[in-house]
Amino acid sequence: MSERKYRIAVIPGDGIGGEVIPVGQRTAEAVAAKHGFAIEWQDFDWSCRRYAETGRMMPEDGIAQVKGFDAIYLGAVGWPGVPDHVSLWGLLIPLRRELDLYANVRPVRLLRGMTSPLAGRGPEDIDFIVVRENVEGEYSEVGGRLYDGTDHEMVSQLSIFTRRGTDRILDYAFELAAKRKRKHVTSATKSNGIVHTMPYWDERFAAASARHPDIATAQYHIDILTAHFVQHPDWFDVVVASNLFGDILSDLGPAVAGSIGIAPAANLNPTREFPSLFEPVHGSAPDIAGQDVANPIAAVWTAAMMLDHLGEATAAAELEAAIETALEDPATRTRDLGGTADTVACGEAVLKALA
Ligand code: GGG
Repeated sequence: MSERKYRIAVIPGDGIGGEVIPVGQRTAEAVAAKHGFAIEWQDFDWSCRRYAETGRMMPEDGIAQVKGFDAIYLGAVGWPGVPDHVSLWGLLIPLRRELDLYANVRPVRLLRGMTSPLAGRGPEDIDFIVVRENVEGEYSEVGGRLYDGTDHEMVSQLSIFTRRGTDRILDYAFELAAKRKRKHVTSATKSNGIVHTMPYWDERFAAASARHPDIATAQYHIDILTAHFVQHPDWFDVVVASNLFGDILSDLGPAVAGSIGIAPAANLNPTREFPSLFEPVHGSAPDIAGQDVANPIAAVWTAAMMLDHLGEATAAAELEAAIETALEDPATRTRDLGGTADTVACGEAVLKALA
């Protein structure tokens, strides 16, 4: 009998979440068996379907229900018929906020066997991590509508940048860079156009840099930074960004490395007071849901990040290596990577590589 057992809350969510998460679970179980630990999963049906039936994405005491788990493994949120802001603010955002998952860590790497859509780019050129502030910034409910339906109609939306929230995400990025070879942090800003929050972000970035003198830095406005992601992905090591900018950069990064279908994310509570949440970067993809064509690699890589966070670094590394071995064979790639494999077949290839 294995001594180590992890209890994971599983929220497949909507659309392709229900197709890729089981693949991630199977691969995590396979590597767990090899490394002598066990995983106990508990399913939660929190989703847009549940919203349609009950008027809530999750029960009122949902956060309390998952607080005692070792981690949360989530698929995707959103489905036509439920406004996107309703589904997001009914599930993912309360989880991020109430579990204080303030660091959203999104690695971007050109995996072995993959080619970047950018001609001439090799694995050595694309290996960086987007660190996204995850609980404040532009994702704020402060604001509202006035004079609704009249010709004076007005809408406002406030961005919130607290000193504590800004400093802790910047420090997280610098501390992460300190563990990496290149020891470099890039800040995403827009302090020429956004005159209060972004100059403040720059100020706090300079202060964080002074606290971490061994880490080299760069800073770009978000518009030119997106161009540099495409033309010079080799410039980046750790990229730290506000909630919205980080969300955009962490879709663009994986596209440069092949496909958003491979992109993993860890929503971390670095103090470990609460369980952290692991989710692929991609959404529910209603256009391909139910067809068994979704790429499960993001869910598998996400599971590897979860195992690493749980202290199973060797198993996590083995799972990541199995992903790369599987992807080296064009026959196991899903259609977003130019292949013809279906979701299950791609997962089977990872399992075979693990065997
Ligand atoms: N994989 C989780 C998911 O469904 N993400 C889709 C999405 O739009 N998320 C918004 C966000 O991360 O802020």
